[in-house]
Amino acid sequence: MTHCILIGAPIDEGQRVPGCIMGPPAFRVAGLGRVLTSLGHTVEDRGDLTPAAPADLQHDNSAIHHLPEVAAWTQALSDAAQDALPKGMPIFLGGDHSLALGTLSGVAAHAAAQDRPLFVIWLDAHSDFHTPQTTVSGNLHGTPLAYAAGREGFDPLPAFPAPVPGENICLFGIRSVDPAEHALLQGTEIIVNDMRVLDERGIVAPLQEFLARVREANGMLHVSLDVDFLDPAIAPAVGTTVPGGATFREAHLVCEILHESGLVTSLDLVELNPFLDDRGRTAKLMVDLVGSMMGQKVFDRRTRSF
Ligand code: HAR
Ligand code: MN
Ligand code: MN
Ligand code: MN
Repeated sequence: MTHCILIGAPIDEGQRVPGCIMGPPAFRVAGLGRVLTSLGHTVEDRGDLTPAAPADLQHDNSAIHHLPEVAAWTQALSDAAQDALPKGMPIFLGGDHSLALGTLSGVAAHAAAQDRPLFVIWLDAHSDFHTPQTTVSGNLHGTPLAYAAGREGFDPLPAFPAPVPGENICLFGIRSVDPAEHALLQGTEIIVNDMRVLDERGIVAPLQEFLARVREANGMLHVSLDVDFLDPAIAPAVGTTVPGGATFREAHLVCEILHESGLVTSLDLVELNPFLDDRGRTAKLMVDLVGSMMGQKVFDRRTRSF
């Protein structure tokens, strides 16, 4: 039984397609709380966060937009993560992926205070490994993983607390990486399970390998689930679709394995753009996937009961 703490973060300033601001209510309407309760968990919905007024921040890269707003969200989310973690498992309802600048910094600060290593699994089409200096789009949702890995160039954001070692980060499902991200990733120990790897090896072995390392280290595990990890045919409600994503069955299996590991300590649900959805099907699929990650199954292998 897990105490699930829902934290809404309607941030859409990390990219340019309007609609992610509608993410948190869409997750609620699609029944996230009900699904968790039906699985026997307790649910505390803390509503949506309101960041402080943005400060006047500048960056040399003129492509960057909404840096002051994203910085304010980063602080609010970091505080919210640190407040929630001692009490339960925070589930962050985005909002675009720039929210992970804040959730990861809060989770990392908490893990460091507990003297536990932090591991991160990034379920995404993209590596999100730009720095504010390298981004061409200027969209800060393409940067959170580089921030968490301690790359330079993020000022005026605060220095990342306790950067996550590369070997504790697992990219899973990626199939869109910009040249500058590629160059930056080359110099790291980050585990890159791109779609080529998953096509060749399937999803189970690479995932279990990573989870075994988390278990061995008694680590905390942050899961960041970007809608575009999924194939656009089953999850159209995202501004940055990339063909060739995870299938319905692969995505559920990833979530079921994560559940069985018992290792997940925090979760981001990001990039849902309900304005682009088809009768709520992407929102419902995301909620179903959280169900699988939290224990939903058709057949219980242990008790052999339906
Ligand atoms: N790499 C591209 C950029 O920086 C696209 C980033 C898209 N990121 C997300 N989140 N949708 O994964 O603009
Ligand atoms: Mn906007
Ligand atoms: Mn992403
Ligand atoms: Mn993505």
